[in-house]
Amino acid sequence: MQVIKYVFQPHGDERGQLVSLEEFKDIPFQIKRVYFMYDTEKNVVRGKHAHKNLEQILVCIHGSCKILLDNGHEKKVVPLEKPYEGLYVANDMWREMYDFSPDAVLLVFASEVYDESDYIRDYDEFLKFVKERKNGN
Ligand code: T46
Repeated sequence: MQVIKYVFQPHGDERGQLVSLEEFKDIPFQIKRVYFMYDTEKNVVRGKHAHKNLEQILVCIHGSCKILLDNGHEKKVVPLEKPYEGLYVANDMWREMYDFSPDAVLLVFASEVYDESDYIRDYDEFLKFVKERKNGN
């Protein structure tokens, strides 16, 4: 499984760091929504779903967390602990976010507005979706 982690270029000077992200340049799609999560309780696992169409970039802008990516065949755990790193998560990837530090802020850039009908929340349904995509259905 190919993990795509972007390393954004901070504009650093003696005052500190600034990261700027533009759609189609630093983020590989039009940004239609931005959301973030914080105050995540210890031992919480978020996500546990895939999407039919949504593409996202996840940036842990403060603290740290781990992302489990599962394409239905292979799983990988990606730590996010730098505010200048962005993890690309394709639609057809089961994702789980866990091991949040108490100060973690996970910022997400999304290619679509919120749409509950785009979620695949059942793992068996996800495996079926991946198989059908592979067979061109
Ligand atoms: C994803 C991972 C990385 C909204 O009303 N609008 C929104 O844009 C979002 C993202 C959520 N919500 C509502 C829906 C639920 O009542 O906020 C509540 C929590 O959402 P959810 O349980 O889906 O959150 P996570 O952390 O499990 O998943 C989220 C995204 O939903 C999902 O697309 O890929 O972060």
